[in-house]
Amino acid sequence: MKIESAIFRKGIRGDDRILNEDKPQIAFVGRSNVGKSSLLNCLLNRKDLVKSGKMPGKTREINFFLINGKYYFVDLPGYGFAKLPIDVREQIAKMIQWYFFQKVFHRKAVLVLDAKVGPNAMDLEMYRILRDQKEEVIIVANKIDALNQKERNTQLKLMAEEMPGVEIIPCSAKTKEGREKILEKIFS
Ligand SMILES: Nc1nc2c(ncn2[C@@H]2O[C@H](COP(=O)(O)OP(=O)(O)O)[C@@H](O)[C@H]2O)c(=O)[nH]1
Ligand SMILES: [Mg+2]
Repeated sequence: MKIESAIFRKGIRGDDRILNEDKPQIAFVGRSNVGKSSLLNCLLNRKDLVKSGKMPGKTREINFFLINGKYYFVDLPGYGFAKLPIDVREQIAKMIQWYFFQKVFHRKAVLVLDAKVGPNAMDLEMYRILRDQKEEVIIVANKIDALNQKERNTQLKLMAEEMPGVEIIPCSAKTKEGREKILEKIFS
């Protein structure tokens, strides 16, 4: 499917009517600084619809973007930003869990990993939560451009071992590698 339009709708911090709308939600979740916002812009072919880079850990809202008038792309706050006070980190973790606890019309989760680092304990925990909640999950390994061919092979193999039986799509918000494949998964 082609991206025809992408509009910022709203940022929420708790219950909101937008959650009850009859539109599928595609929720992007991952560690702070992993490139969630950049990847969203890449998928949407937009330069900076979704604010990225500036202050990691600053987005503490769940941001809804209306795509083609039919879907919501949801940018969740990033977890695990070490420079934030522990109570703020806990608050963010709670907000993410709260969101996935909400029953919505339809939802897919895109779990964004860092290809250079692979899944850490928090990523694996996030994946466990999503699986327990029976969410449909698409796993992507972003920043693959930062690896050379040899590192890339090693990392992909390691990640496959750490998350057996699940497809991990290598991608880059920078080079747009993986973009088509991710969109295909999202809209299939
Ligand atoms: N090399 C590389 N850098 C990236 C990529 N995606 C994001 N970044 C950089 O990683 C930093 C964090 O990106 P951002 O989208 O704000 O991450 P977020 O906190 O997960 O939303 C920024 O400096 C981006 O330019 C990528 O695919 N490749
Ligand atoms: Mg962001």
